[in-house]
Amino acid sequence: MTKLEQYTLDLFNKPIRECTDQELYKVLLDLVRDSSQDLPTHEDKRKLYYFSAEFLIGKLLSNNLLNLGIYDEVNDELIANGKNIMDIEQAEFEPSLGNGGLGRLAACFVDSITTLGLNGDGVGLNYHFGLFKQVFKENQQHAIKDPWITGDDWLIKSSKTYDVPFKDFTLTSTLYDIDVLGYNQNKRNRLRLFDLDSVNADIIEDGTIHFDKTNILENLTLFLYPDDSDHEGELLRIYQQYFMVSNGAQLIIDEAIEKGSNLHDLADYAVIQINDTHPAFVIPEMIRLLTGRGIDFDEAVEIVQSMTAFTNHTILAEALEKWPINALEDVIPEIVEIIRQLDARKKAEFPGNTAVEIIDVHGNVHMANIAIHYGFSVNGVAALHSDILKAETLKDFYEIYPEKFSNKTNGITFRRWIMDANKELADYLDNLIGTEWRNNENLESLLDFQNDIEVIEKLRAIKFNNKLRLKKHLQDTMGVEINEHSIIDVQIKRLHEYKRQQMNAMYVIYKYFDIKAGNIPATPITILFGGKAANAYTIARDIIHLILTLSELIANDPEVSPHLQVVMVENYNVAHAQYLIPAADISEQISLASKEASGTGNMKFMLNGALTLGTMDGANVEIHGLVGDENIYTFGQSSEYVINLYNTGGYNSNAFYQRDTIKPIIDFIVSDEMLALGDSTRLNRLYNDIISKDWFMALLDLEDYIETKEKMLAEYEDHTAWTQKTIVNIAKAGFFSSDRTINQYNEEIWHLTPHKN
Ligand code: KOT
Repeated sequence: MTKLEQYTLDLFNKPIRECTDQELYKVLLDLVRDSSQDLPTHEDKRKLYYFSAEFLIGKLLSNNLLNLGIYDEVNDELIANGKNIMDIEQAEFEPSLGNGGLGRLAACFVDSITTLGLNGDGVGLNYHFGLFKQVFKENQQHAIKDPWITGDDWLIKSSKTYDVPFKDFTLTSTLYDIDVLGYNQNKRNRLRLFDLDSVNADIIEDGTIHFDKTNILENLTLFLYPDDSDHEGELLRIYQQYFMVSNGAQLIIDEAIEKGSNLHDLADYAVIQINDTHPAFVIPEMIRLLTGRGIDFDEAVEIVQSMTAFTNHTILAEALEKWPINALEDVIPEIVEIIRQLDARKKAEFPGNTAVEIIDVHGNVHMANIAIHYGFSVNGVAALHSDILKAETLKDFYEIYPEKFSNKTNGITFRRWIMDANKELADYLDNLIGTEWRNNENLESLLDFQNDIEVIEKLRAIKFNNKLRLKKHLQDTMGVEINEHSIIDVQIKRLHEYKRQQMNAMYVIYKYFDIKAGNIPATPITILFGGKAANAYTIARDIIHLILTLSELIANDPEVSPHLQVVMVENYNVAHAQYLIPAADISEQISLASKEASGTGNMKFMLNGALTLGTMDGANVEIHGLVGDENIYTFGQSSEYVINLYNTGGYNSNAFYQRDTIKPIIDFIVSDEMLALGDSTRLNRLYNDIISKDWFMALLDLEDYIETKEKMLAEYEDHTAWTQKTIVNIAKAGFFSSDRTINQYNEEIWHLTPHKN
């Protein structure tokens, strides 16, 4: 009897073919959990702790099967019994424990850390509801709760618990672990997610995401990053961050002592990487814990300094965390005391240098400044981003500590983003160039086949199959029918003005006019959007409304709809991404230059054979460098130009609006046709914002964007030349494996000894 048959029988007392997908999900969950528990954890002295408020891990079933090396075997057996893993995975709830890029990066990183045989855990929080679930009603976004903890999930309750002291009470934590498997690895790591037993998910009324933010005992880990635009939300966020790092720091000390540390040598046992500033309280907290264990303050500062490294993920001023010191006093007064001492030292060391002070004249505590002064490493996440940090955002720090700064260009795990998401392509690559690419070698040898007609035809066929797969997926999940023969253009990412979904919507209007004028595209075009807007971010929600209204208007227009379709995918998440990316021809990476730190979707699309339509921003710059001008479509003003425009205040959106090429497009937003379908308040607000502010300069690049996209569509018609470009993109994507990224973090920052299998 096979293992699968045995498990099925034990659990449900019937053969595989008589089980429902739901039942088989439970069977596989048990089977995989038992197999992963059989793998030992590392016992090395030195260990990495990757602290992150977000781990956007997505569904784990097929990824874990893949990493265990039993995917094909299990799936073959299921197929022989009339079942398959893809259907079964529908029964798994997606843990949406992240907002977007930063959280997904953390998930790719823990996969690579384990795959490279490094001893490292992720440390975070066990949110009971992840990011909200997005539903569309009347062409608007509504946010409802998204539960994922069902009992049939990957959480394993640990016996570890810690006390976390707040001003008015002490909370006792519960720790849940999720095993992190590496690809073909015989050791596992863990995600350590801290929680509170008193959290009460029932206080959330059906559907809503509103709750009493002051009831900390019941809601501390209830939601991922609740809205912090009001004072209560701010306090809750401080509670969350401190709870996370205090638990994590106590765990580190525990594990080090167990391995023989005397705490004076703690830095030999542990290195902490903090994923942006959300975990930056770990610095004062670790100092508090060490001094509480008899180490003097100066030495504690030195120890913590030598074991903490900081990654910055954004230059957007509004995202740089700062907390009013009064708010901190209300929650963690002991930590404030330590922060004051840390600040006083640096004020004495750098008198008058207000750009580097921790506590500013308004009484705000700058979290990044704590991490830079009192950590040993600062890195950006793409070459351009790291350069901008040094030259602009963190210039004053770079002058003081040039040796701390480095770049670590982001990466993505190939396990999820090609082996799992695009099995047909992965298997075909195996046949063509051998399987070494799966271990980060030799993907470039695909270039040898650039002129091979058979290979070109096969890659086109795979792309078509992925379009069919997407079509079925959208049919099943949204009831929307797309044309599998169309060119598929995709923009999927959080809704934000700097990412410029509004500019893509302006292109839609341009194309709508063009088709109305009788210019029929050679190939029908499907433009897909996906992304959530923070519920308090009004303009972002207005942009969603614009897209959904345009989508309806075009679908209702028989003159246009056979040639152009616009779909906004509801509740965009990791699962949707795994269908959308392999089917895409055009990858929209159109942020205002200098604003997107890196982007990681851009890498996923490239690996799956889509061509980038992008600005010279974030990692797009590196994609351009790798594939060359011929194999990417870049447009728009440079980051230098944009930074200069901001510095001089020289951008005037209204001057652009007045151009004959632009005015009709923008005016259409508030045309009678649009107002007949859409909400006048939302559309007018957006229109006024664009013509008078346009803070992220969509109009600056609009003409170039339209022209470049038109060129791209025209060149798509030469299918051979197009596919040859996609070959170059796939072949050059090896650089963006997160295994490469993590190897760099390890060699240059963490210095752990990799385990060989
Ligand atoms: C959010 C709040 C504060 C600070 C940073 C963020 C943040 C940055 N959230 N996501 N990011 C993205 O991180 C990705 C991974 O590095 C980048 O690829 C992307 O450009 C960032 O926007």
